[in-house]
Amino acid sequence: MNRGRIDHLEHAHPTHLAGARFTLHYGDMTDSGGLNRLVMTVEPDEIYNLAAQSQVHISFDQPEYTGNTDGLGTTRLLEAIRATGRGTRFYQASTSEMFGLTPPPQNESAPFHPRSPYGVAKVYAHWMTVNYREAYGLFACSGILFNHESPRRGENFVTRKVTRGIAAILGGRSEKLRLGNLESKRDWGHARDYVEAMWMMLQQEKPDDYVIATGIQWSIRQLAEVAFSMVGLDWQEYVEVDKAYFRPADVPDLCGDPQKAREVLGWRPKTSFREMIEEMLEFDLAAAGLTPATYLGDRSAKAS
Ligand code: F7E
Repeated sequence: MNRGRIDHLEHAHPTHLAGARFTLHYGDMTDSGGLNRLVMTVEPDEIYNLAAQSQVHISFDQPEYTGNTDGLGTTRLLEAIRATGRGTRFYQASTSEMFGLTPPPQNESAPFHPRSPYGVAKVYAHWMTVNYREAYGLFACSGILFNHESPRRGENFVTRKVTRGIAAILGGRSEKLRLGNLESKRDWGHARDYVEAMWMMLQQEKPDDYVIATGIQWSIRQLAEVAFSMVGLDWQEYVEVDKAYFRPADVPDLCGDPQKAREVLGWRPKTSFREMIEEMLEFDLAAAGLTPATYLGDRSAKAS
């Protein structure tokens, strides 16, 4: 069980609650019995369904598993909530991958055209969330989040791969960084800001769906250029294109329109793309045993 990101927080076994800040329960999105029992026992006010096989490339190799966890798993949770009748509020992690080939700017009424088993499974889960809201009156919201990153991002996703790759090059552990499609474009925001939007959705009077994005787009090539130049390197000397990282079908052009979230939730992203990449570089340089200030300068001095 991967608990590396929560082990520093005080938590407890359900039978031993004293002094704990939260209680950790185990569950599996493919196990309806366990999910039902959990929702019955805990009677949560809110559920945020972030559970998924979330790697787009891997979903081509594991289409059935991805459909089961990301698609049917959502239905299992919705059913568990419906069965209790306790009015638990539900957040579904929908994704810009659902838009796929639909050109930007993508807002809540843009059509879905997913390009991977992951995207297809998420479209199913999205519509099940809408359906349980309309059919049974569940307080169920879908946040259609565009890519969101932080130093906690998994190492296979492209932003983290780039910042870790730069740290490996500077630390002398690697000479090159191999990437796939440099032409695709993404709208990247900071996970911290996006999590706030998820919470805001569940505090509204009425459940609804919202696009969460910055409205600013960068290509993978630009990401490499910005990140390498932050540490004084020319990306073209280090990045090599490797066909192994290309997907059978990619999503070429994403840029979200967050107007509804701005107007209804009062949400705005607080962290810029450059600030986010710098924060990730700072983390990865330190993790590689390097002194971030040597390469990035003093961030606090820059900010003033
Ligand atoms: O790829 C291209 C790749 O894997 C972004 C997930 O959280 O966000 C994420 O999905 C782009 C693609 O994220 C490499 O072809 C080039 O066009 O960082 P990514 P993603 O596929 O956009 C959405 C919102 C989700 O919902 C997903 O769960 O970058 N790319 N070279 C590469 N991508 C990777 N991973 N590795 C490369 O070497």
